[in-house]
Amino acid sequence: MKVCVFLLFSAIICVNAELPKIRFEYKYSFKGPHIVQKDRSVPFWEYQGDAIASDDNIRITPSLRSKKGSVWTKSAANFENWSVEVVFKVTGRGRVGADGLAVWFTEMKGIEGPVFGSNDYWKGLAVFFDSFDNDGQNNPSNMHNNPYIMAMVNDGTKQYEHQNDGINQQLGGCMRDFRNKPFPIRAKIEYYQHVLTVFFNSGLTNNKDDFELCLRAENVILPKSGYFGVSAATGGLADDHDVLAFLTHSLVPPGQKVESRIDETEKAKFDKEFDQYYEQLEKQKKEYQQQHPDKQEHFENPENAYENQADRELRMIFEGQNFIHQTLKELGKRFDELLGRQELVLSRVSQMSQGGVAVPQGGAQQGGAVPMIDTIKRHEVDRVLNTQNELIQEARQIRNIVNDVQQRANIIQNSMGQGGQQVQHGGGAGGGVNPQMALVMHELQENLRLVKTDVAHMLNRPQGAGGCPLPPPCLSSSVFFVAIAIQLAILIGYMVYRQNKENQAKKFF
Ligand SMILES: [Ca+2]
Ligand SMILES: [Ca+2]
Repeated sequence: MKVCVFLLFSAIICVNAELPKIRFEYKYSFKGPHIVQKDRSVPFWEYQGDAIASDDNIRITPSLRSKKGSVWTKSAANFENWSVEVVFKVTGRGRVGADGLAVWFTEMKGIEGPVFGSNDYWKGLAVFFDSFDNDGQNNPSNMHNNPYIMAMVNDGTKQYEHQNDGINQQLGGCMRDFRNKPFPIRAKIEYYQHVLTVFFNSGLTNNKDDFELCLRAENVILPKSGYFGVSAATGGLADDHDVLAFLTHSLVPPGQKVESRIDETEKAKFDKEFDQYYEQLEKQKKEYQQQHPDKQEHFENPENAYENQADRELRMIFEGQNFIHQTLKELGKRFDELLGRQELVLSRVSQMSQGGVAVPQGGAQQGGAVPMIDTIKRHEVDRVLNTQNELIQEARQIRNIVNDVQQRANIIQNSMGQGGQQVQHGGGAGGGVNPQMALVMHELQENLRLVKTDVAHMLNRPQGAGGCPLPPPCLSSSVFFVAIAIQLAILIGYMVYRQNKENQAKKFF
């Protein structure tokens, strides 16, 4: 058991110990955005042929027939073990594309040639992404075997066999479709301690780490120093070959010292530049001191210009407290506002409850007949009372007029009675007229009596009954009585006139 645990631990230690030190090599990498500078150049890289560099990618070939392009590092990488991740897209309108793309690590920088846009007889490694199936027709099984990914190492003596897609020259490979994928293709090529591994991300998902192993080859001997490059070519069919990123890492095996690869001449140049800038800074500092003598103490003791840790903490605490204080103040203000509003509402509610009782009390004092409803307003009550007073006034006037008419009628009746007696005493011949007159007078009296009873009935009606105004008459009562009085006067005048005439006529007989 103890032996097992010991072996397990030693295995873990061994695994941990085997991990190389990884360092990003910016001079052998590019990545968007801002791949190109203003002068269309790519820092640390050079592109040629039909390649076009833009901010987001380098288009090694456009999708036009018979194009060739490539991009290469300016300087040779001198680290033995490395890992590169190439992010690219191969897109075209056809169901079949051509020719393909190659990633290179060669002793010499490539030049334009027949092998995916670069030269043949190279020294070093090539990884081909071969779109077009050149040997598909001649295949014994008549099976298409492209698009295909393969690695080939050349010592400068071999010619790439295009006609059979280099199927017999490969270190290894895998058949994968890398054209027209929703996300960029990723290929991770690792060369570590003479073992070559190619991983492939098919670009079907957005997961950048979704790699699968395509090939692994041992005992691979590559140049100790070389140039990284990407090339591509189109033929009768054409695809866009766009490289979005080329990320290089150097791998240093554990135990091996990381070599200082700083160029001595470059170091001397930077040192000189630093000295120049430092001198300039000191000069400007002195000038500033001369111009601002009031800030002398800051220059004498630069520590004064900075706050120490304790001061900073204290200041932060103070600021925090200040903020809390302000917030509390604001809250207090809000509370006061709320209280004020609450008091206002309470006072209004109490006023309303008092006002609701006062209205019926006032109504009871003033009339007693006004309905004690809150909805009746003061001016409405006044109006009803005024109307009632006017009605009473008018009724009194009518009573006076009727009394007057009655008095006059009595006077006329009396005078008529006296006249009748005189006629009877005078001749006793007017007996034919007197019964008629008496009938008319009786009718008149009868009518008058009816009118009188009506008026009396009207006057005796309870004054405040209901308090509602009477319905408006078609003819006003005063006009009616005046008309009756005039009629009566005319009738009586006519009768007196007729009697006088009859009396005069009797005198002639
Ligand atoms: Ca091919
Ligand atoms: Ca093939």
